[in-house]
Amino acid sequence: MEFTNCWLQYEKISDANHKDIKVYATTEGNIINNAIEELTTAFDMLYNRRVEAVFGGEPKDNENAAASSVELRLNPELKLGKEAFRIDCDSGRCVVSAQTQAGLLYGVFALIRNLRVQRVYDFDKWSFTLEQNPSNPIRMLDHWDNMDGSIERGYSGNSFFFEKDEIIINERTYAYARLAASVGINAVAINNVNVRGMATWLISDKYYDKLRSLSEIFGSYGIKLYLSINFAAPIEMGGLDTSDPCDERVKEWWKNKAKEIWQHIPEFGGFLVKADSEGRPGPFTYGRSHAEGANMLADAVRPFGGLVIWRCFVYNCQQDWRDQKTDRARAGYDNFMPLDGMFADNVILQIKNGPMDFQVREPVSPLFGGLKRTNAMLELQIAQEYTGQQRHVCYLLPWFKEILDFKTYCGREHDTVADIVAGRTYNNTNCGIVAVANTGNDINWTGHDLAAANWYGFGRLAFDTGLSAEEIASEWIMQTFGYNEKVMENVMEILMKSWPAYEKYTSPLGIGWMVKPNHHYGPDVDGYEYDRWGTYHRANHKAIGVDRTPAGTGYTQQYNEPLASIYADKRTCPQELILFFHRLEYDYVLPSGKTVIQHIYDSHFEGADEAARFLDLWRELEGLIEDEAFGRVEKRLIHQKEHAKEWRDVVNSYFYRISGIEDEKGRPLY
Ligand code: GCW
Repeated sequence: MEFTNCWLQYEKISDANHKDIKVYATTEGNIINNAIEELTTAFDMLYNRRVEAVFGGEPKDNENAAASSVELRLNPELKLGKEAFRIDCDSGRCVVSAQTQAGLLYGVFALIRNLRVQRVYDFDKWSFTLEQNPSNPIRMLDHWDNMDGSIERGYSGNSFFFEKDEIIINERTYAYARLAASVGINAVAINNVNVRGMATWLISDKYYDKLRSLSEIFGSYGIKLYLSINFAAPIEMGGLDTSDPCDERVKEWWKNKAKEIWQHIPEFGGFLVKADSEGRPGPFTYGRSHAEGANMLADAVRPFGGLVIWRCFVYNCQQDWRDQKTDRARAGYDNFMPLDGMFADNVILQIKNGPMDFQVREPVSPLFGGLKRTNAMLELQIAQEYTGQQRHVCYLLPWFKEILDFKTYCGREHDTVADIVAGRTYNNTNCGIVAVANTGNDINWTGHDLAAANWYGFGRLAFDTGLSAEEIASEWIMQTFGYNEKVMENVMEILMKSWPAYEKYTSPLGIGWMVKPNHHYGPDVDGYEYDRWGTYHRANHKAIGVDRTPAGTGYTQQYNEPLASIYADKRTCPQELILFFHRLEYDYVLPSGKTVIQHIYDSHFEGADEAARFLDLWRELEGLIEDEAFGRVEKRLIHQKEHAKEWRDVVNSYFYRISGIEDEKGRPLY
């Protein structure tokens, strides 16, 4: 089996100093063993230095002066968070301390990362201190992997968790856990939230042994295993005639199930639930609320310290496109705000970043800033469903930063999305950030080699929301391709311009969608226009956009002031979202001074030109990047250039044809 090590391919920095390095560990344990193994690999590959592990001790005084060492000091008394670490390095003697083994592992990965990004030539001459507490309690990846091996919205091959209804455990499992842990991921749900067929039976005897092994492998990297469950499991596997959360038999069934699960998988994390959404079963069938549904499961898992992660992606997916009153954007808030304060403590609501569905640009969901007495988690998507499906490069970290920095005006001092999901706003600990994963069994894990920057970046950002998108990109480039100024410069430019470029040549001004139905790849302006999904732009010969002000669907009123007023007024609404909130005529003059139609034309031409430039920038790196990776990326950038042109011409021609307005600059429209 073949796969790359992504950002963990340790390149030689120097082999001038051959002295052995002693690694002292106060205790043994699975996580510590992995930490030591990581140090062994890293020192060998970076410096050609051998590591000798010494358990149960610390360096003796007379050893200090002579030997280089890394001491892994487990100290439960340490006044730091549970997963925090401290590194003190001084001239070849390095102490990593933490309260827990997981903290030590993060410390070790941070130590190695710093050796690499600072290009430390001689470890024995290096002074360095770093203390870090992860920003978010839960830093999670949700895999939408199906048990037949396919992946819903997967763009990098098949699942490495499942094949033919069986769980796979092999070298990739370890490699995956190691990569995830190296960026601080501490929770993973392995199966699709759409739980169908055999996936319902994951919580049964058939799979417990394998799941336990998986959970142990994950556990040795500080990661908890979660499973998506089927709300109708009591019917489908339990033989009951109902899954009503208020029915005693159903409660009993889940309680017994939870007991059984934790008996077999003692380190199990809990359930991820998609209920009453896109055809999945849920409490609505029985006239029950989502609080009743979630709390019933929460009761069942509570004795074992389990969590219920409950998704807020609940909306009417059977809408009549003629109906102008129903607004899908409102649905999350309308469904969940009335339940604020009613969810159990071990329930976390998992909220997509925007009110629709992972578009290239959306406003932040008003549930952040709305909910005040409910645990919340931010759900992002690094699987690029609507952002180029890992065939286009689209580095999403600048977008994630904007989302996290968004001020919700919830009336607290710490009021950004980052504050809320970190637990700073409401002083809670069951919260954090999750991303729909972008991995598969492709050789490079993510289909597009540059898409690994989103995996790396998501983890790094979840661990330290203070990092900038550029800092993360720069670390990633260096660790993935090795240090070279030209490589740094060109790949940085590609990454940092990729999300804005994608927005420009697809669907600017917050309009979103305009993709081919079902698979969501490529331009189709009216693709979702006459469909049941509630995602309309309603463009006609005069105007485009949905009026979401109080005069329209009233969605803007779900925001706190001053946001509600800012969004409701087209003169103050941020331009990049203006067609999300307003219906505007094509000759309306935007804050930029351009008309709507001219903006559409210009941005599509600009975006496609930028995509073409990515290919040029990449080609300048031929010979500086390992051949196979170079070739893989080049192929995708060639496709992106062509496909961006297609987007440009389809969208521009569509609006030219219906508006009849010429491009001021006289460029070809068809
Ligand atoms: O974005 C939509 C996807 C579905 C997905 C759903 C969800 C897992 O198109 O494929 O289903 O969101 O988030 O539940």
